[in-house]
Amino acid sequence: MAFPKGFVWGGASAAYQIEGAAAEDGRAPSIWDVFCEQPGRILDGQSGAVACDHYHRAPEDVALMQRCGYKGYRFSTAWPRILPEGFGRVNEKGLDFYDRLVDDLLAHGIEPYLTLYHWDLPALLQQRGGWLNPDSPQWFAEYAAVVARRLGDRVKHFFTFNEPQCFIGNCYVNTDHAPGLAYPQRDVLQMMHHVLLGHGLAVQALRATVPGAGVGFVPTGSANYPVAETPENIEAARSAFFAVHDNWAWSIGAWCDPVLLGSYPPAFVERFGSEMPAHWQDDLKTICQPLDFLGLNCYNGHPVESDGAGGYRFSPRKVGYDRTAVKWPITPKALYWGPRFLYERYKKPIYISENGLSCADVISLDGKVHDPNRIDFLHRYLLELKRAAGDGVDVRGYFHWCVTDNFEWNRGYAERFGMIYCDFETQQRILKDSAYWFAEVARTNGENL
Ligand code: GCO
Repeated sequence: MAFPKGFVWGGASAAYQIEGAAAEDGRAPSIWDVFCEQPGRILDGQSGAVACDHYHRAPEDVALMQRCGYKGYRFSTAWPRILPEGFGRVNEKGLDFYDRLVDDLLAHGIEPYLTLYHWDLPALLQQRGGWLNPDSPQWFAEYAAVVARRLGDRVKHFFTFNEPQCFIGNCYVNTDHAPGLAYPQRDVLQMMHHVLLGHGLAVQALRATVPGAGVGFVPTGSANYPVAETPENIEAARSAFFAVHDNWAWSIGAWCDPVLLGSYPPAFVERFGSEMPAHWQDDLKTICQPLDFLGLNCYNGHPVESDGAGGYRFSPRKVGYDRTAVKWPITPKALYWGPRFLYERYKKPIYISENGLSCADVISLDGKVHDPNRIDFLHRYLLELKRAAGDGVDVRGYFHWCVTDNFEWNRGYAERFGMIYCDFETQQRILKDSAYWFAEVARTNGENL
């Protein structure tokens, strides 16, 4: 059992969660800037206005990434920093920041992996209807082309969307995330289709601008796993993983099948066809562009067993099950079965584009940040990922979520997911114990696990 040669060990982040400088150098508001100003939306009324001040501290952060042993860094570009109105006028200063960041990464031997959309839609586009507007796919493709033209000579790995399940399912179905507006199901299905179409058009724009670029897509979902690894339970867990369920926006198959197989899952069409956009079939060819890899944001899953009649049922978690500081369950097997199920269905190389946990990290009396829970969590999960690699799953890399502690959406700054501690008052960074541990894992390519 071993990770493949050239496996990419790295960290991930997202523009709105770390950059700050929300109104600097021509950046316009995103839907998250607007959302954070609405009373009661964000814990303690916080926002990403300053966050980790990464916009001003990127050189320091890149040097710290190198000390974490990173060979890859997955970050997102902020659409409203680059195209303040969402399309048309380019804010060159916004692009200049990413220019400098990419050069700095490469100078430190760290490969940039660029996510185009990590939820920060320009507010002016939301005013035009956001993803409901039939022009939204073109808006996204134009943004992709602008980014690729400036950075594509040095950035060779792109992801189009981060977690559409979240930025559609959490924003227009339940309304915990920006813009926090509930829409009728028919409209949300239309938004989903526009996002998928935007993905396809953006892939075409990237291919036209950066020949030879690697392009992917980042779904997420509960990586359900067999409670015991019998053929029946494995089949049951696979069915549960791809099921089109009531909370359909969170179905991983509903998003990945159109992108990778060129069709919505039959169960999806059966259930929602009457409310899906007219002529949706006509767009499938554009949506299903050849991709080079698939990301997977994988944190946990649910134990599943066969119902004995060809179906599945969720098994109860054990009383007092292990959980993280944000109360998510700790389920290392998710990082075996999630990549395995995805690889078996879509036959694309897999990057774990996010995995990690929040811990109640503090600066101890010795001035260090001891995070044994994070080390244990990562050790257990990485052993499972290593097992998947050994069983033939084509895993290409692992990006820890997150590089530094940061703005955790509606949880504000209450959760610390970073491998690097961030004092949000002083902006001091401190490598946690897990950073040194991870550097050794990266150096030995996981041999020391
Ligand atoms: C997500 C997002 C990240 C989160 C992280 C912890 O997966 O929800 O990509 O932005 O901050 O997952 O919740």
